[in-house]
Amino acid sequence: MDYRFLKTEQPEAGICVLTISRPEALNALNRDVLEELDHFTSNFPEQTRVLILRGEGTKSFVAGADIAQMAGFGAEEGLDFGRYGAKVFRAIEELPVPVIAAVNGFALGGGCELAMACDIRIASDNAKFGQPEVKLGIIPGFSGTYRLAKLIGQGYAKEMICSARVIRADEALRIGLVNHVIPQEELMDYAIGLARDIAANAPIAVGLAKRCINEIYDMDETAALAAENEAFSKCFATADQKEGMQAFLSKKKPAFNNK
Ligand code: CO8
Repeated sequence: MDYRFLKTEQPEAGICVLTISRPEALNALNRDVLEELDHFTSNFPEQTRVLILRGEGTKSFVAGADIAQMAGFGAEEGLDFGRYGAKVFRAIEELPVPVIAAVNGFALGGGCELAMACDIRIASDNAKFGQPEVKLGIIPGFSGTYRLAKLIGQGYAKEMICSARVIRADEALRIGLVNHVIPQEELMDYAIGLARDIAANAPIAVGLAKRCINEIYDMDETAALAAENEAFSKCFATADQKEGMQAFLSKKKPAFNNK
């Protein structure tokens, strides 16, 4: 598939940067953009160890779902669009590698929801976050009511969603919506540095750790610890576990093979 709204780059081995590029609409998500994201996740580049997701330019990450496209929707079309967006975001969440959202500006509505489907959020100092849907007569429909409450707690999630207030990056940092706030011009260097640290580690262990954190979050403690134990034991069946531990004992740098 030739992408019209997505660009991919590989700044270093194992690191893929995916840019949503629809600057004329501040990278808003219409059906076509979602279809391209769907295609990208279904054909995820095999050698990628970390994905960095950002929006084109320095003004906006993603300014939401496309309001012009949704304006004429009835309930059926709303259901279909919401389901499709949620499916695509889930596929991002379930990618086998960590996904870093480099939030380089507005992350509103579906843009904030997209950032939340990523594993790690880093914001530029000009980034702004919000769920302004109720101003448009709708609610967050790409899993925002679920993920926002999970990330920052029900109290702040209800405040953000019901007030439609837009918050600055420093406030997003304070309430735990993002991990770091970085000057805009340094954002990508920071994201790539973090991606480099992740990519240097044993890929199977990193993937299992991500999956484990995703899967056990909603389990009770007994089931969660059993699931972690199972994932832990799988690591010992990998060559990379032998490599990592032998390298430590021989005071060498490990050479992981994803095996
Ligand atoms: N959809 C479509 N077009 C958009 C969007 C959007 N979400 N955001 C911006 N644009 C367009 C503008 O219409 C404008 O186009 P044009 O130049 O042709 O007039 C262009 O981008 C530039 O935008 P502005 O001129 O408005 O730029 P400003 O710097 O003045 O303002 C803002 C920037 C504050 C980001 C402003 O554009 C804005 O408020 N945008 C809308 C933000 C918003 O409300 N987002 C939430 C959308 S709803 C949503 O995401 C729901 C997700 C779940 C869907 C479930 C479906 C069932």
